[in-house]
Amino acid sequence: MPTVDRVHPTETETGTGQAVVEPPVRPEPEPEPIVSVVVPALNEARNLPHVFARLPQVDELILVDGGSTDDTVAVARQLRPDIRVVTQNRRGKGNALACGFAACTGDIIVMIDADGSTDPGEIPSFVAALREGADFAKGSRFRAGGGSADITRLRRAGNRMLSLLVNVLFGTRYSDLCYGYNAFWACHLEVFDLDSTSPAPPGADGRLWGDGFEIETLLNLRAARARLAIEEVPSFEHDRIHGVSNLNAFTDGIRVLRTIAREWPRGRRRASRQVAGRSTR
Ligand SMILES: Nc1nc2c(ncn2[C@@H]2O[C@H](COP(=O)(O)OP(=O)(O)O)[C@@H](O)[C@H]2O)c(=O)[nH]1
Ligand SMILES: [Mg+2]
Repeated sequence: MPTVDRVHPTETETGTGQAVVEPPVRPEPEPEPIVSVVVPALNEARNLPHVFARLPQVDELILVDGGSTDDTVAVARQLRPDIRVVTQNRRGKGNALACGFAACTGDIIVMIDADGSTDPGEIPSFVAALREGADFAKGSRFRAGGGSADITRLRRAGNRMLSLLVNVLFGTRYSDLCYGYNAFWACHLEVFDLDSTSPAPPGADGRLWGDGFEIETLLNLRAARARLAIEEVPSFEHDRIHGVSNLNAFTDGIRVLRTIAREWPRGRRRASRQVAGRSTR
């Protein structure tokens, strides 16, 4: 019986002993993910032309308007006739993002600002991090290659302290807790448990917990608690082009601190319940 050199895994023998070489099986190319970009905007008409000019090709662009009193919506529609405009149902950047995320139809959701500080030209780096295995791609101004022209000394110091606190309490390694440039696979949206439907609470400032600038901390803590694969992506934060920030370093810093306190016991309680459940089995 003739022998066949089995040098190729796809080589098979026929009944006559002749080797038939099957064509190599090529792996299916990964389908391109659909990328949605969410832009919360409050009176950013003058900044949108700069931001949209730097936007790479994306599949879906969603502007979440916070009740702007300038031409934000008209300018957005004029610049990008394909844009989807969502009106948020409560107040604050966090609520804007929750409403924008809920409206996304893509596989990947990227969040950028409308004031020119986050560079849309960096979107491909975030998408690449996700395609290479991350569940949550978190922008960082403090990784090699990142930086900021916008951050004040006070905000830098506060951010560093808050990042340290979170890393100690939650066992994370965040270098930039309070930065709003992130991207994640849409399938993980429920991990963040955001409320995009409840009406504004009467009597208060119209915000539920998570509706303010504490949203970034909330996303980071819940991503960590759900044990998502988190990758930090170096990012350069530019100066806001026109207008002034809506953030107040003191009051919003305290909201971030309260977010850390509120999220921490929840994680610990859940963990101890799981341990207790396991030990009774
Ligand atoms: N829709 C909406 N967008 C907001 C609100 N507050 C802030 N933003 C947007 O969120 C982004 C970041 O806000 P900004 O005031 O620049 O805060 P900073 O970058 O932390 O200083 C900008 O695009 C703002 O227009 C809000 O209440 N509603
Ligand atoms: Mg800003």
